Amino acid sequence: MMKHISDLKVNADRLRNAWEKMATIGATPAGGVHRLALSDEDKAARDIFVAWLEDIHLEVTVDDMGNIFGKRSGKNNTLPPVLSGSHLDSAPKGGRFDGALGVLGTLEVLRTLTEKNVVTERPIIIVNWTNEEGCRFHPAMAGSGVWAGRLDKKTIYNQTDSRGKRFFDELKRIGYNGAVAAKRFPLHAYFEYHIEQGPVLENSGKVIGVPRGIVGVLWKNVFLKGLANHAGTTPMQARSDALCAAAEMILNVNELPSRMGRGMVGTVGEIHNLPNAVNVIPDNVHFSVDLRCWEEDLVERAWEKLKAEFKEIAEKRKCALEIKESMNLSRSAFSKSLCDKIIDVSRKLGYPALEMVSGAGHDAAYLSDIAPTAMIFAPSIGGQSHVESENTKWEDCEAGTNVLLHCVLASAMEK
Ligand code: HGY
Ligand code: MN
Ligand code: MN
Repeated sequence: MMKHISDLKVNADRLRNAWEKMATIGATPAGGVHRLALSDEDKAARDIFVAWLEDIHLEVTVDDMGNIFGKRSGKNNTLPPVLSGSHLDSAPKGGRFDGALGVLGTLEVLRTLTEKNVVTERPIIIVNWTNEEGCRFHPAMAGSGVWAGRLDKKTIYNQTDSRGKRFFDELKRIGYNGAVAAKRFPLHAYFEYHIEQGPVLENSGKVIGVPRGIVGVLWKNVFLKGLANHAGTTPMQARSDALCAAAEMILNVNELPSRMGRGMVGTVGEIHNLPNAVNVIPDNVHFSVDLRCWEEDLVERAWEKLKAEFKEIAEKRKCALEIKESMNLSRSAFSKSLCDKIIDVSRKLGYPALEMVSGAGHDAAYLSDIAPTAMIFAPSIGGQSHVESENTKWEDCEAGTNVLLHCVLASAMEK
């Protein structure tokens, strides 16, 4: 029996081996991973993940959104389980920790409980959510969003990537269009372990981040239709240049947060320009807008301002404007009691903890509507993420996984 919770620890070497193996899948020369949702690399990651679940005799289920669950029985399997996990897909040329640390941290927790023959009251389920990043197929968190009943499966199935490949065809192609319907089931609690992906935790000098929730996130797609013509023969005043209209709009997105304040951020990360030829005036441009703020009404107000400015610019530049929304996630608040549990466990294990807010979106956003939910953050070196240089000190990975172990265990022991 444990005299002190630090008597039960994860096996850091085994965690690191699993993480290093996973980091070889989609590995890029500069030390990141390129593992887009439903790609061959995502399939390879899923295949090895399922094999690892089977190694410790978990009951594996894949649903029709490709979400992968592994169930470890408890004494009383009629009780709602404790769920923990994250995602294995990455941003383009992304980092080795984003998502993978949470999935493999949970795997290490289950490996440790199995190795130590710990019998919990409740079942524990590990999960890998499909398409958390939303870079290849908008929106982000699609797997957890459909499972939670917040996103429409058929709409997601028909989403296409920049090469016109359909979500559903790709899901089928990699063999992860599971037999059971992606449908929420009762949960006792949800934990997600993740890197912070920003500078706050590292700057605080603390080891464990405890976000009280996730900011509101709004994704819009802006389509501009101008007039293609010859770059050499068309006088400047006779042009409807869609790329110039987009350029003006994009600078507004960048400048808006300083007007709105309250820590708002605005990004245009994706742009498609046609015909994209050196001597043709562009007539067809599509770009993305990502707005985020903890004060979610500010996001809506900011978008209304931007939309009005976009209309003016489109008119001035004689371009047709169409706008489509691809994600509208209101701010999600995590469970105070679970956050307190994380802080208490961190203290007992001797890890300083910092209460904060998550600027990054996570599957936990959808889970927080369904069950008591909380996240455990590990510091990101230099606050970098979604880049190949994303990095976290190994001792911090070990610390966070030990906190996850004792939070999941304590929850799973509750009658
Ligand atoms: O966009 C996000 O914040 C997350 O990394 N998908
Ligand atoms: Mn992530
Ligand atoms: Mn990410």
